[in-house]
Amino acid sequence: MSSTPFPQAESSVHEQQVQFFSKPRSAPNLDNAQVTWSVEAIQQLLDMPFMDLLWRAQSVHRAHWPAGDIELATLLSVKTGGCPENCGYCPQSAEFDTGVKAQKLMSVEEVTAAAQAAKDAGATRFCMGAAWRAPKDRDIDKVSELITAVKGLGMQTCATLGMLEPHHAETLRGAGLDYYNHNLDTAPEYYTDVVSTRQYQDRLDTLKAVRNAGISVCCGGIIGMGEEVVHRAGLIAQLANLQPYPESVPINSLVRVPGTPLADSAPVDPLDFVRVIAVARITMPKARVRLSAGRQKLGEAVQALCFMAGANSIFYGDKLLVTGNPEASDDARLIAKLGLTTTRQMG
Ligand code: SAM
Ligand code: DTB
Ligand code: SF4
Repeated sequence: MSSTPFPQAESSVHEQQVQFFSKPRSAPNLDNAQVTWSVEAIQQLLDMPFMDLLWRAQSVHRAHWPAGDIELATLLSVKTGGCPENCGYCPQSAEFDTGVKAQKLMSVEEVTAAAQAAKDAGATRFCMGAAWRAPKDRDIDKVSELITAVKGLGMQTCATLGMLEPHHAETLRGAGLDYYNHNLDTAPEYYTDVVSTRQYQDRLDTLKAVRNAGISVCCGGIIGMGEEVVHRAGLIAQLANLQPYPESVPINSLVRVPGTPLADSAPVDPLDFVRVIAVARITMPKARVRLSAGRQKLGEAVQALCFMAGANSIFYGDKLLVTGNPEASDDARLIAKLGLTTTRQMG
């Protein structure tokens, strides 16, 4: 039995889910699941009557996933601040005055302790983030030690370190890395409005290196950066048309951090955010769709709609990288209130 703060499921349906998720699982095989989505078709989905869209997304969800199962992934910023990139949303860029101080890479002991605490609190995946444009060889060696230590705790490992060379991806895989997070963030034609220190193609190249190394891909984007609906459709088309599409798709609502160029962006209509989750679910049926940054502003009812729309993962823990996240105890309460179950530790 789990010693996590989450209530144990009692009904036979829930027991079946627990058994299902107690078995060791390899990364989902998304081959043969591939169809090509046009931006127009995706925009039509985004524009559907809300209830019809939710119905369709929930139907796709139930055909591919146990209803009500939520994965808990905990984030840790292992190397904070001082980043040379100028991503307009990011509090960790050295170009913006956000009050985030640059720190050095955390030690194996510190990271292992944080991962153990996350595991004890019920998380199954541990994601380590670093504010780098691209790690150097020596960074890869040090992060490899972190990955091996976290893997040794029996958690799924994820890292997000910036652009990777193919040999870096190979080394990380050898160290036990299960997932690499590298977001496309928005549509190609809106990207230059958001960041100018790299190209969209750089992101695609890293995703290819990750895939070729046998690491599962975690790739999503941000809603609320001033983009039009067509750009949201363009982002989803990019993700859904990757061959194969990502195993994990984090959908972030922009956290508007004072000092960043996007701090004054208009807030996203919460129902439009739910629509994006629903369309991610419909176009990438077997992906873990993660309701990611921005949950503090969504409230319980909108989060419930996101789960209805097919989100089946959250970032869990009181902090994202440098900004806040709902308290773990509030999440535990919401999960219990909605009668959801959490993915059990695997392997
Ligand atoms: N430096 C690496 C990179 O950019 O790939 C890894 C860390 S970076 C902080 C990871 C992702 O966090 C970004 O791609 C972006 O999608 C997300 N992110 C950063 N700041 C955010 C914000 N203010 N609101 C929502 N998502 C954000
Ligand atoms: C992702 O898509 N969202 C996470 C994770 N991948 C690395 C990061 C969210 C960051 C939010 C702002 C911050 O705390 O830095
Ligand atoms: Fe650097 Fe990543 Fe932030 Fe961009 S999103 S400024 S690459 S830490």
